[in-house]
Amino acid sequence: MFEAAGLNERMRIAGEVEFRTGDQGALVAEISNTGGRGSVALQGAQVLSWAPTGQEPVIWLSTDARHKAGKSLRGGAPVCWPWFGPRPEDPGKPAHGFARNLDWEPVATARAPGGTRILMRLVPGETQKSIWPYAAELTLDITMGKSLRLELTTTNLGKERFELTQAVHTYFQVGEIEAVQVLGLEGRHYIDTVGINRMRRQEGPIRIPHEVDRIYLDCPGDAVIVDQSLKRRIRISKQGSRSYVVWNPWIDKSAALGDMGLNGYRKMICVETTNAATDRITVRPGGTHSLITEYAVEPT
Ligand code: TA6
Repeated sequence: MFEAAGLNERMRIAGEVEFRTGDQGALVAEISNTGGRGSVALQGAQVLSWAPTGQEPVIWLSTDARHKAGKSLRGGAPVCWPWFGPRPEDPGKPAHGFARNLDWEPVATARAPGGTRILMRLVPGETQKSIWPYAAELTLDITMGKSLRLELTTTNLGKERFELTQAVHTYFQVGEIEAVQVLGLEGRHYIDTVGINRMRRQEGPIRIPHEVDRIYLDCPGDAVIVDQSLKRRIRISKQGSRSYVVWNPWIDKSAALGDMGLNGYRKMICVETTNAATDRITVRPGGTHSLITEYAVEPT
Protein backbone atom coordinates (compact mmCIF):
# COMPACT_ATOMS: atom_id res chain seq x y z
CA MET A 1 0.00 0.00 0.00
CA PHE A 2 2.74 2.53 0.93
CA GLU A 3 6.34 2.66 -0.25
CA ALA A 4 9.18 4.29 1.68
CA ALA A 5 10.34 6.23 -1.37
CA GLY A 6 6.98 7.89 -1.96
CA LEU A 7 6.50 8.68 1.71
CA ASN A 8 9.98 10.19 1.95
CA GLU A 9 9.30 12.39 -1.04
CA ARG A 10 6.25 13.82 0.68
CA MET A 11 7.05 13.70 4.40
CA ARG A 12 10.77 13.16 5.07
CA ILE A 13 12.39 15.74 7.39
CA ALA A 14 16.16 15.65 6.93
CA GLY A 15 17.90 14.36 10.03
CA GLU A 16 14.56 13.93 11.86
CA VAL A 17 12.05 11.72 10.00
CA GLU A 18 12.89 8.96 7.51
CA PHE A 19 10.61 6.18 6.28
CA ARG A 20 12.34 2.81 5.83
CA THR A 21 11.97 -0.90 6.46
CA GLY A 22 12.91 -1.36 10.10
CA ASP A 23 14.84 -4.13 11.88
CA GLN A 24 11.66 -6.19 12.39
CA GLY A 25 10.78 -5.99 8.68
CA ALA A 26 7.99 -3.47 9.15
CA LEU A 27 7.70 -0.20 7.17
CA VAL A 28 8.41 2.42 9.85
CA ALA A 29 8.91 6.13 10.30
CA GLU A 30 12.26 6.52 12.07
CA ILE A 31 12.32 9.61 14.29
CA SER A 32 15.35 11.33 15.78
CA ASN A 33 15.69 14.73 17.46
CA THR A 34 17.61 16.35 20.31
CA GLY A 35 14.98 15.15 22.83
CA GLY A 36 14.95 11.50 21.85
CA ARG A 37 14.50 8.90 19.13
CA GLY A 38 12.20 6.07 18.16
CA SER A 39 10.11 4.49 15.44
CA VAL A 40 6.49 4.10 14.43
CA ALA A 41 5.23 1.25 12.20
CA LEU A 42 2.61 2.05 9.58
CA GLN A 43 0.85 -1.18 10.53
CA GLY A 44 -1.29 -0.29 13.50
CA ALA A 45 0.39 3.15 13.79
CA GLN A 46 2.34 1.18 16.39
CA VAL A 47 5.09 2.98 18.24
CA LEU A 48 7.82 0.30 18.26
CA SER A 49 10.52 2.18 20.15
CA TRP A 50 11.17 5.36 22.07
CA ALA A 51 14.17 6.44 24.13
CA PRO A 52 14.66 9.97 25.47
CA THR A 53 18.24 11.16 24.88
CA GLY A 54 20.56 9.68 27.52
CA GLN A 55 17.97 7.13 28.68
CA GLU A 56 17.58 3.36 28.25
CA PRO A 57 14.66 2.57 25.90
CA VAL A 58 11.33 3.24 27.60
CA ILE A 59 9.22 1.15 25.22
CA TRP A 60 9.82 -2.64 25.29
CA LEU A 61 9.77 -4.73 22.10
CA SER A 62 10.11 -8.50 22.16
CA THR A 63 13.34 -9.91 20.76
CA ASP A 64 11.02 -12.29 18.89
CA ALA A 65 9.11 -9.42 17.22
CA ARG A 66 9.04 -9.99 13.44
CA HIS A 67 6.68 -8.13 11.10
CA LYS A 68 3.81 -10.23 9.73
CA ALA A 69 1.08 -8.49 7.73
CA GLY A 70 -2.11 -8.35 9.75
CA LYS A 71 -0.54 -9.23 13.12
CA SER A 72 0.55 -6.68 15.69
CA LEU A 73 4.18 -6.97 16.84
CA ARG A 74 4.67 -8.08 20.45
CA GLY A 75 5.55 -4.95 22.37
CA GLY A 76 5.57 -1.29 21.51
CA ALA A 77 2.31 0.64 21.96
CA PRO A 78 -0.42 -1.20 20.06
CA VAL A 79 -3.74 0.62 19.53
CA CYS A 80 -6.67 -1.52 20.64
CA TRP A 81 -9.81 -0.23 18.82
CA PRO A 82 -12.82 -0.26 18.43
CA TRP A 83 -12.97 -2.75 21.30
CA PHE A 84 -10.61 -3.73 24.12
CA GLY A 85 -10.14 -7.40 24.97
CA PRO A 86 -12.47 -10.08 23.61
CA ARG A 87 -15.41 -8.66 21.60
CA PRO A 88 -18.36 -8.83 23.96
CA GLU A 89 -20.89 -9.48 21.17
CA ASP A 90 -18.69 -12.03 19.41
CA PRO A 91 -15.73 -13.51 21.32
CA GLY A 92 -14.70 -15.27 18.09
CA LYS A 93 -13.54 -11.96 16.59
CA PRO A 94 -9.89 -10.84 17.09
CA ALA A 95 -9.15 -9.60 20.58
CA HIS A 96 -8.45 -5.87 20.89
CA GLY A 97 -10.24 -4.95 17.65
CA PHE A 98 -8.75 -4.59 14.18
CA ALA A 99 -6.98 -1.17 14.17
CA ARG A 100 -3.62 -2.63 15.29
CA ASN A 101 -3.58 -5.12 12.39
CA LEU A 102 -4.20 -2.68 9.53
CA ASP A 103 -1.91 -0.30 7.64
CA TRP A 104 -2.61 3.30 8.63
CA GLU A 105 -1.99 6.29 6.34
CA PRO A 106 0.78 8.70 7.35
CA VAL A 107 -0.88 12.08 6.92
CA ALA A 108 1.74 14.60 8.04
CA THR A 109 5.08 15.03 9.77
CA ALA A 110 6.36 18.19 11.41
CA ARG A 111 8.87 19.60 13.85
CA ALA A 112 7.04 20.48 17.09
CA PRO A 113 7.88 22.11 20.42
CA GLY A 114 7.76 18.68 22.14
CA GLY A 115 9.89 16.97 19.49
CA THR A 116 8.78 15.46 16.18
CA ARG A 117 5.12 15.03 15.27
CA ILE A 118 3.60 12.41 12.99
CA LEU A 119 -0.13 12.14 12.29
CA MET A 120 -1.49 8.76 11.21
CA ARG A 121 -5.03 7.97 10.01
CA LEU A 122 -7.26 4.93 9.59
CA VAL A 123 -10.69 4.78 7.97
CA PRO A 124 -12.18 1.28 8.43
CA GLY A 125 -13.21 -0.23 5.07
CA GLU A 126 -15.96 -2.61 3.98
CA THR A 127 -14.21 -5.65 5.50
CA GLN A 128 -14.14 -4.00 8.90
CA LYS A 129 -17.68 -2.67 8.51
CA SER A 130 -18.87 -6.25 8.09
CA ILE A 131 -17.88 -6.86 11.72
CA TRP A 132 -18.27 -3.30 13.05
CA PRO A 133 -21.06 -1.61 11.07
CA TYR A 134 -20.22 2.05 11.64
CA ALA A 135 -18.59 4.91 9.68
CA ALA A 136 -15.64 6.33 11.57
CA GLU A 137 -12.22 7.89 11.22
CA LEU A 138 -9.42 7.14 13.66
CA THR A 139 -6.29 9.29 13.97
CA LEU A 140 -3.19 8.94 16.11
CA ASP A 141 -1.28 12.17 16.66
CA ILE A 142 2.20 11.23 17.96
CA THR A 143 4.70 13.73 19.38
CA MET A 144 8.03 12.10 20.18
CA GLY A 145 10.97 13.81 21.91
CA LYS A 146 12.00 14.07 25.56
CA SER A 147 8.47 12.84 26.28
CA LEU A 148 6.07 10.77 24.19
CA ARG A 149 2.51 12.02 23.65
CA LEU A 150 -0.15 9.91 21.92
CA GLU A 151 -3.56 11.36 21.05
CA LEU A 152 -6.05 8.80 19.71
CA THR A 153 -9.12 10.49 18.24
CA THR A 154 -12.27 8.79 16.98
CA THR A 155 -14.71 10.71 14.75
CA ASN A 156 -18.19 9.35 14.07
CA LEU A 157 -18.81 9.94 10.35
CA GLY A 158 -22.14 8.10 10.32
CA LYS A 159 -25.74 8.66 11.33
CA GLU A 160 -25.75 6.26 14.30
CA ARG A 161 -24.07 6.61 17.65
CA PHE A 162 -21.63 3.89 18.58
CA GLU A 163 -19.88 2.69 21.72
CA LEU A 164 -16.14 2.21 22.04
CA THR A 165 -13.76 0.48 24.36
CA GLN A 166 -10.10 1.06 23.48
CA ALA A 167 -6.54 1.18 24.76
CA VAL A 168 -3.07 2.42 24.11
CA HIS A 169 -1.62 -0.95 25.10
CA THR A 170 1.92 0.16 25.90
CA TYR A 171 4.71 -2.22 26.90
CA PHE A 172 7.25 -0.41 29.11
CA GLN A 173 10.82 -1.61 29.49
CA VAL A 174 12.01 -2.22 33.05
CA GLY A 175 15.34 -3.44 34.44
CA GLU A 176 13.90 -6.30 36.53
CA ILE A 177 10.16 -6.79 37.04
CA GLU A 178 10.49 -7.76 40.72
CA ALA A 179 12.14 -4.38 41.44
CA VAL A 180 9.17 -2.48 40.00
CA GLN A 181 6.20 -0.82 41.68
CA VAL A 182 3.31 1.08 40.11
CA LEU A 183 2.01 4.05 42.11
CA GLY A 184 -1.15 6.09 41.70
CA LEU A 185 -3.75 3.32 41.81
CA GLU A 186 -3.75 2.76 45.56
CA GLY A 187 -7.24 2.21 46.94
CA ARG A 188 -8.82 1.78 43.49
CA HIS A 189 -11.03 -1.14 42.64
CA TYR A 190 -9.97 -3.44 39.81
CA ILE A 191 -11.23 -6.42 37.88
CA ASP A 192 -8.71 -9.23 38.34
CA THR A 193 -8.98 -11.24 35.11
CA VAL A 194 -6.45 -13.95 36.01
CA GLY A 195 -8.62 -17.03 36.46
CA ILE A 196 -12.27 -16.11 37.00
CA ASN A 197 -12.96 -12.40 36.93
CA ARG A 198 -13.11 -10.95 40.46
CA MET A 199 -13.45 -7.40 41.78
CA ARG A 200 -10.69 -6.49 44.22
CA ARG A 201 -9.29 -3.32 45.86
CA GLN A 202 -5.67 -2.22 45.40
CA GLU A 203 -3.88 -2.14 48.75
CA GLY A 204 -0.72 -0.01 48.46
CA PRO A 205 1.59 0.13 45.41
CA ILE A 206 1.20 -2.51 42.67
CA ARG A 207 3.94 -5.14 42.64
CA ILE A 208 4.40 -7.97 40.12
CA PRO A 209 5.36 -11.29 41.80
CA HIS A 210 3.27 -13.44 39.38
CA GLU A 211 0.92 -13.10 36.35
CA VAL A 212 -1.05 -9.88 36.68
CA ASP A 213 -3.94 -8.86 34.39
CA ARG A 214 -6.12 -6.16 35.93
CA ILE A 215 -8.54 -3.47 34.78
CA TYR A 216 -8.40 -0.59 37.27
CA LEU A 217 -11.58 1.49 37.43
CA ASP A 218 -12.37 5.12 38.31
CA CYS A 219 -8.75 6.23 37.99
CA PRO A 220 -8.50 9.41 35.87
CA GLY A 221 -5.14 10.45 37.32
CA ASP A 222 -1.48 9.70 36.65
CA ALA A 223 0.21 6.37 37.18
CA VAL A 224 3.94 6.10 37.88
CA ILE A 225 6.15 3.09 37.18
CA VAL A 226 8.97 3.13 39.74
CA ASP A 227 11.92 1.09 38.49
CA GLN A 228 14.52 0.62 41.25
CA SER A 229 16.71 -1.40 38.89
CA LEU A 230 17.07 1.30 36.20
CA LYS A 231 16.78 4.02 38.88
CA ARG A 232 13.98 5.86 37.08
CA ARG A 233 10.28 6.63 37.21
CA ILE A 234 8.04 6.65 34.14
CA ARG A 235 5.09 9.00 34.64
CA ILE A 236 1.93 8.21 32.68
CA SER A 237 -0.53 11.08 32.42
CA LYS A 238 -3.79 11.05 30.47
CA GLN A 239 -7.04 12.69 29.42
CA GLY A 240 -10.26 11.07 28.20
CA SER A 241 -9.73 7.88 30.19
CA ARG A 242 -10.90 6.68 33.61
CA SER A 243 -9.32 3.21 33.58
CA TYR A 244 -5.92 1.53 33.34
CA VAL A 245 -4.90 -2.02 32.56
CA VAL A 246 -1.82 -3.45 34.29
CA TRP A 247 -0.50 -6.65 32.72
CA ASN A 248 2.46 -8.95 33.00
CA PRO A 249 2.08 -12.46 31.52
CA TRP A 250 4.74 -14.04 33.78
CA ILE A 251 6.10 -17.50 32.88
CA ASP A 252 3.21 -19.73 31.77
CA LYS A 253 1.27 -17.08 29.79
CA SER A 254 4.56 -16.01 28.13
CA ALA A 255 5.12 -19.62 27.04
CA ALA A 256 1.56 -19.77 25.70
CA LEU A 257 2.00 -16.51 23.77
CA GLY A 258 5.27 -17.83 22.29
CA ASP A 259 6.65 -14.46 21.18
CA MET A 260 7.82 -12.86 24.43
CA GLY A 261 11.48 -13.81 23.92
CA LEU A 262 13.67 -15.53 26.55
CA ASN A 263 12.50 -14.27 29.97
CA GLY A 264 11.04 -11.24 28.23
CA TYR A 265 8.38 -10.98 30.94
CA ARG A 266 11.11 -9.94 33.41
CA LYS A 267 11.92 -6.84 31.34
CA MET A 268 8.45 -5.43 30.70
CA ILE A 269 5.23 -4.22 32.22
CA CYS A 270 2.10 -3.07 30.43
CA VAL A 271 0.39 -0.05 31.99
CA GLU A 272 -2.28 0.69 29.43
CA THR A 273 -4.27 3.89 29.14
CA THR A 274 -7.76 2.61 28.41
CA ASN A 275 -11.46 3.08 28.10
CA ALA A 276 -12.25 -0.45 29.28
CA ALA A 277 -14.94 -2.40 31.17
CA THR A 278 -17.43 0.13 32.59
CA ASP A 279 -15.31 3.00 31.20
CA ARG A 280 -17.07 2.79 27.82
CA ILE A 281 -17.30 5.76 25.43
CA THR A 282 -20.32 6.72 23.32
CA VAL A 283 -19.59 8.78 20.19
CA ARG A 284 -22.65 10.45 18.71
CA PRO A 285 -23.02 11.19 14.96
CA GLY A 286 -20.54 13.92 14.00
CA GLY A 287 -18.96 13.70 17.44
CA THR A 288 -15.38 12.88 18.44
CA HIS A 289 -13.59 11.37 21.43
CA SER A 290 -9.87 11.72 22.20
CA LEU A 291 -7.87 9.40 24.41
CA ILE A 292 -4.62 11.20 25.25
CA THR A 293 -1.67 9.74 27.11
CA GLU A 294 1.82 11.09 27.71
CA TYR A 295 4.95 9.40 29.04
CA ALA A 296 7.88 11.16 30.72
CA VAL A 297 10.96 9.82 32.52
CA GLU A 298 11.83 11.22 35.96
CA PRO A 299 14.69 10.38 38.33
CA THR A 300 13.75 8.17 41.30
O1 TA6 B 1 -4.10 -5.96 28.12
C1 TA6 B 1 -3.92 -7.24 28.68
C2 TA6 B 1 -4.40 -8.28 27.67
O2 TA6 B 1 -5.76 -8.15 27.42
C3 TA6 B 1 -4.03 -9.66 28.22
O3 TA6 B 1 -5.16 -10.34 28.67
C4 TA6 B 1 -3.36 -10.34 27.02
O4 TA6 B 1 -4.30 -10.95 26.20
C5 TA6 B 1 -2.70 -9.13 26.37
O5 TA6 B 1 -3.70 -8.12 26.43
C6 TA6 B 1 -2.10 -9.35 25.01
O6 TA6 B 1 -3.08 -9.59 24.09
P1 TA6 B 1 -2.62 -9.96 22.58
O7 TA6 B 1 -3.89 -10.10 21.83
O8 TA6 B 1 -1.77 -8.82 22.11
O9 TA6 B 1 -1.79 -11.22 22.71
